Amino acid sequence: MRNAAIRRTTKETDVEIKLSLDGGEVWVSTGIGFFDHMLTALAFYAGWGLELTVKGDLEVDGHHTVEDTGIVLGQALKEALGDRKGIRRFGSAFVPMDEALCFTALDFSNRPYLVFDADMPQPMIGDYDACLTVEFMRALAMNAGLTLHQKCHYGANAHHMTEGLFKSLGLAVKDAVRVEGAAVVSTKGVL
Ligand SMILES: [Mn+2]
Repeated sequence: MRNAAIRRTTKETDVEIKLSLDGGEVWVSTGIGFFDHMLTALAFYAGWGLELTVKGDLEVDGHHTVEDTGIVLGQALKEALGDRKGIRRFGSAFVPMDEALCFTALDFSNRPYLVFDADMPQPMIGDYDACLTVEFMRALAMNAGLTLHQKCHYGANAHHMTEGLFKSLGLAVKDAVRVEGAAVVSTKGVL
């Protein structure tokens, strides 16, 4: 089983994650309802087992909670992948969600990079600030060693658009971490 367990505590947040790339229970609690909804969708479409508890300084706002969750989830993903031997490495997916169309392309290259193009038409989704999605994706990409591109081609509802981004991320990750051989997929021989 490819898995990782990490706990990270700062003055702003306490994040505890158990991640399995090869399935299991999904249980998420961050204190932000819509963020729980997104992380549950991500885990489901990625085929992960994920136990995630976050206690953040929500009396400030959701920023530290969302960003730090991205950091620790990225660290867990990196650890669970190990030497990345035999994984497909690349993945991509389009996901439509009602009027919105979202796309993710990614490469577990060990070269962190984020390109994110999704302007949200409403600032808030429940008690989740719509501008936090790019913060989560950046933290995830930087800490997982992931080249991540995301684009929302069009949409009118920030809930649909954000959900399309998380679901397409999950589907792309599921493809990219699939073990297909024994060798590292790189002309350099190492990732
Ligand atoms: Mn939804």
